[in-house]
Amino acid sequence: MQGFVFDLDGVLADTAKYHYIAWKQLAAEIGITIDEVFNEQLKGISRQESLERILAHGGKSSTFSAAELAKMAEKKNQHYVELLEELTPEDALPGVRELLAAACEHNIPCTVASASKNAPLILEKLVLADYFVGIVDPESLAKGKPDPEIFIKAAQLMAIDPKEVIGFEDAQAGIDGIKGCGMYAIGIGEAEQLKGADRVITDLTEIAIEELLRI
Ligand code: B16
Ligand code: MG
Repeated sequence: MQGFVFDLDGVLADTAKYHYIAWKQLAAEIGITIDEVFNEQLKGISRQESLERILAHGGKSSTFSAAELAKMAEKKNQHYVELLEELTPEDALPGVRELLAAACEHNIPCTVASASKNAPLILEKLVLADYFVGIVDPESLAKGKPDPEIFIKAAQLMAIDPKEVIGFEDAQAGIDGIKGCGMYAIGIGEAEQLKGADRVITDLTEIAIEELLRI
């Protein structure tokens, strides 16, 4: 294995909980209730598509104009960015900083493949930005996760064949994208929500760099 690609929300930091808080409030304002089970299908999915899924869930798919939808997505993002204000370097998930530092020591390049347009801001707040050779710009994508495009672009940023890259993900859409381009997939979370992953772990403290490089 020659390189690592990391999802952000739910892998590098527990920002998934802030997405959930912000979407839950926006949904409530338009009379839609969402719970944590429904929230699983928003993980790894773009802001716009997340809103569409919430509206479909509440039976309000064709209720709003394009301008109203854009305003709602912006409102959710403002709330989310407010919640991000609380982030500090201690909010990097367990084992993250140690694994990134070990990858640097072994000259293994790392990239970020996140659907989030807030990824650069979050990496700065966590003081993790310097560990990465690149972040895929989600605006540059024709298709989001579960399409493999974002992971193929991450491998290109490192000039490495996807088959020699390990991808780390917390969402089913991400595992599907990683496997869709032939990478080795490590799921972080519950095995039932990470079907097709080559291995599932609870957090990054469970796996050492020596073991990863032997894969
Ligand atoms: P933003 P990931 C994804 O990040 C989140 O899982 C998903 O819930 C969110 O809607 C998406 O980013 C877009 O985020 O609204 O900040 O642009 O898991 O791919 O790192
Ligand atoms: Mg994620």
